[in-house]
Amino acid sequence: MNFSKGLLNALLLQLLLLQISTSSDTISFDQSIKDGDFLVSKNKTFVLGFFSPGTSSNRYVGIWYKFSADMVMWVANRDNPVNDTTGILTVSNDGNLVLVQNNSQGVPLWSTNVSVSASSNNTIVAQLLDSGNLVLFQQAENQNVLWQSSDHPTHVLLASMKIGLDRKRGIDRYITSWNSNSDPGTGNCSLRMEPNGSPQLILYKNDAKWWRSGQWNGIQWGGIPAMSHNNVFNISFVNNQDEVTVRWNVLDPSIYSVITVDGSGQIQQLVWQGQQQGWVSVWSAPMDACDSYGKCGPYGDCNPYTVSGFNCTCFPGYEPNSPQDWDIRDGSGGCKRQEGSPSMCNNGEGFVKMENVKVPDTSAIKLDKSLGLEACEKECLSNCSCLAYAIADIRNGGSGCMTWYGDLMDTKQFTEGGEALYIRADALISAQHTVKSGGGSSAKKRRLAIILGLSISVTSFLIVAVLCCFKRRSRKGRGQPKLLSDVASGSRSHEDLPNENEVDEHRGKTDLPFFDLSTIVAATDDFSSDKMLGHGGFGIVYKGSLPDEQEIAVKRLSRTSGQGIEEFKNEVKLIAKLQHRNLVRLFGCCIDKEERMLIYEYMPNRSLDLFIFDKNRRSLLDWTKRFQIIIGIARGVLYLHQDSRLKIIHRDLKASNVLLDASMNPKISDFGMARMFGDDQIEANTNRVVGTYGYMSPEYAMDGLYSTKSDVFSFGVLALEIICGKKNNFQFEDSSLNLVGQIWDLWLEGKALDIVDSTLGRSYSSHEAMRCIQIGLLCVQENAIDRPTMLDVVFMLGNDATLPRPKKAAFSFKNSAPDSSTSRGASSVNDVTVTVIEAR
Ligand SMILES: *[C@@H]1O[C@H](CO)[C@@H](O)[C@H](O)[C@H]1NC(C)=O
Ligand SMILES: *[C@@H]1O[C@H](CO)[C@@H](O)[C@H](O)[C@H]1NC(C)=O
Ligand SMILES: *[C@@H]1O[C@H](CO)[C@@H](O)[C@H](O)[C@H]1NC(C)=O
Ligand SMILES: *[C@@H]1O[C@H](CO)[C@@H](O)[C@H](O)[C@H]1NC(C)=O
Ligand SMILES: *[C@@H]1O[C@H](CO)[C@@H](O)[C@H](O)[C@H]1NC(C)=O
Ligand SMILES: *[C@@H]1O[C@H](CO)[C@@H](O)[C@H](O)[C@H]1NC(C)=O
Ligand SMILES: *[C@@H]1O[C@H](CO)[C@@H](O)[C@H](O)[C@H]1NC(C)=O
Ligand SMILES: *[C@@H]1O[C@H](CO)[C@@H](O)[C@H](O)[C@H]1NC(C)=O
Ligand SMILES: CC(=O)N[C@H]1CO[C@H](CO)[C@@H](O)[C@@H]1O
Repeated sequence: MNFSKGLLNALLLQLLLLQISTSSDTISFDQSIKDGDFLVSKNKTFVLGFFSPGTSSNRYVGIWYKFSADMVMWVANRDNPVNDTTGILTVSNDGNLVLVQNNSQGVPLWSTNVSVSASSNNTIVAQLLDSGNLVLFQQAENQNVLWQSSDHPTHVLLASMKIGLDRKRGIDRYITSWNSNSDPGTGNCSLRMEPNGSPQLILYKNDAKWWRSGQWNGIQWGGIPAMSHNNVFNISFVNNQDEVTVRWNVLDPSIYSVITVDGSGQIQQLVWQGQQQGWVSVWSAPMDACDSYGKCGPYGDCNPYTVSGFNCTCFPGYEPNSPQDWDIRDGSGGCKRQEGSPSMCNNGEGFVKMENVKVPDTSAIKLDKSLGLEACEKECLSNCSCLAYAIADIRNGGSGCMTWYGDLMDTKQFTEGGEALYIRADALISAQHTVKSGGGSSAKKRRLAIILGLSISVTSFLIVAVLCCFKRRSRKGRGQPKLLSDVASGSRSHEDLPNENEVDEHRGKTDLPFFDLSTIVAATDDFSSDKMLGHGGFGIVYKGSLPDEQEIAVKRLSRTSGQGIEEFKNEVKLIAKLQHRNLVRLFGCCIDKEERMLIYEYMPNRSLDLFIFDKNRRSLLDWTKRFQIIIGIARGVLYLHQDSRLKIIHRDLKASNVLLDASMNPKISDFGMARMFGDDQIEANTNRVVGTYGYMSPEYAMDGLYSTKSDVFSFGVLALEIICGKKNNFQFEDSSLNLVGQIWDLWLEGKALDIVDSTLGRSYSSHEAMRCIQIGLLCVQENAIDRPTMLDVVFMLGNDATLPRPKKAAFSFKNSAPDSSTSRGASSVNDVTVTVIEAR
């Protein structure tokens, strides 16, 4: 009996082998294939069979391209290997495709899960198609597909296969990495469709979001601009009540291309390049630091193209949650609303547009497909919990309104492509930024009307400033819409900023002239001493004129910066992008062996110190001029602190670094020097203090701590010097002998005006002068925390609101001068940038 059964089996096997050898692509009811047999698709593209991955001896059933047997595209029993070569894949009695071990009575190692009516179980067939799809269907009834491998992809997405949700059948298709090269078991990384909100692909690693495609914007994934340049695939995205899916189609059938996810959390698009090269990656993600989900935390924007290497900035109106972490280049803690910023609920708030971004995670947004851009703005404005909005579908002028209510997570900055995001911002912040909304100037007038409509109360302190400047500027006859955006810092606008495109320029084209040494030698009469304009800590400055009569100032840098030439060039290019009417324009640079020179625009009236500290020329600056100079400097510093994406702390703000153009407008020079020569900008603490006595804040001079508040301190000193026409001097412990100390004493006695420059006579507004002195004193308060920001300063200068009472000014270092080298430096070169406190 036993024997005859064995014989029968053997006969059956012979029959099967015969079938296989003719390259069958099907397993019919009651048939099977055993380890060593294969199914081959009709035109011989795909093969199904048993395989052992890597160094493993376990057996798995898989599907692969016939020409590339060592890269499996699908695995049936990925989590349940066959531990010997007795595996059998068969269509069982109940109509399911099952994998069993021969003679094993146990449960199948793997099985499909379909229910078939008893009468029709003999019509079931499994077939391997030329697309690589293994389908189980009923032959009789219109090839009714019961199950298919493409609904259950493993780690690879083949062309034309969908990823995403089949809402009708409740199937969620996603791909998951292998555990290792030798273990195709379900790994820790998976790429899934997130159907909520506006759909996006999300790559998970250990259940946490790892990378995000950005939302589908009607044409492509917003976070993968590079994918639009792909001429291998086209992408079909479907989102209706039946499904949310995407699939890639190969445009040329002779190209084989797949998408994979691996255990390190990398997805790749591979293209077959023939037996020699095999599968070659044409695109992968995550690609850069900013692709890693939440790199800059909530309300943070991640820019991979910074030169400093720190990629995070906070959204307009937000500040780091943990400045300490940001100092050590960890932005993942994200940002929060700026301390003490006004309410954004029916309080004149507006929106700031961020361009070319991967918009924040859209899984928890509200999506209203019927609204356009303007209606979307209204929608968001009308709900005080709405923090941002953006357009979902960018086709045909844009439609679909996405509004965010929670943490704005995972925003990335692109140089091109991406989408526009509109961030809710309070009246002040939104006024500072040019809002290029679809409504153009009418939208801005509307915003102005809202601002005007608000009652002047304590909270509208800032708005008074806005109006104040508005009037001031409109007298100059400039266009209204621009004015509002100009308020805080003069001619600030997006055109002034180095946008990401420009920042990226160091990688390719450049418009920054590099001057030949010979040109500069000719322009300066070989650095003739006649041409010397002055010297500072960073080198000697010469006047020069180019062959086309253009006058220039050449700063010949006195020591190497510690930067490599390429770094130096990049830095120069970045700094040359900073443009503000209160900053000196950098034309370019000259690099020749050890020589490094910076070429600036020439300022006919040289520097401020030559006026305010000169007993004759002092009188040339009347009160109005001085007030304008103070405001101009404040705006220039504000631009460095806030508006330029580089965030520059000047560190050496002083009268001799403020140059004057032909109309006596102030222009800050040597900005960016701190950046070029500074110790690591991210470090708030440096062993080497660079600065000038008299202008250094105590925490900087004593402890080497610098921040924007150290610049505020220097600004305060400078403002007081301009008002008094006297130089501050910190050499003396006795407060009566330095300017700030004297002013502080007089202020306490209510006689501060006594120290206003006598050459002004009675020609000045005592009210304005008093305010300026008070603002100056606020800036030189001993504790950095008490000092206003530059933004506060600009506003305080621009309006009449009540000022806080200044606390004690810092007019002498608490300790005596740190060591002898310091005092020597102080006595010999009084107003030259000095380096004190050497590294330990
Ligand atoms: C293989 O697995 C079966 C159960 O699935 C077990 O009974 C058998 O002992 C295993 N064989 C080896 C060689 O590990
Ligand atoms: C199952 O095992 C028996 C003996 O153990 C062998 O004779 C038979 O050929 C096997 N069947 C298949 C389909 O491999
Ligand atoms: C098979 O499908 C049935 C319902 O169709 C379900 O209850 C069962 O859990 C499924 N089994 C497996 C192993 O998926
Ligand atoms: C499938 O059909 C066979 C006859 O071809 C029958 O003997 C068997 O019981 C059926 N199995 C099921 C699960 O209905
Ligand atoms: C086989 O069929 C697939 C799918 O229809 C097609 O992409 C491929 O080019 C064909 N291959 C050959 C060799 O004909
Ligand atoms: C996958 O995740 C589990 C649990 O989170 C962990 O124990 C395991 O080490 C991870 N495996 C890999 C390959 O990272
Ligand atoms: C993509 O290509 C396929 C095949 O060439 C075509 O049928 C389909 O319409 C295309 N889809 C899109 C969105 O272009
Ligand atoms: C604002 O939007 C949130 C989130 O959609 C909603 O829960 C809340 O009710 C809305 N508030 C108002 C006043 O409409
Ligand atoms: C601190 C940090 O993560 N910096 C990254 C900023 O982005 C660039 C480009 O991806 C990375 O190279 C830096 O490591």
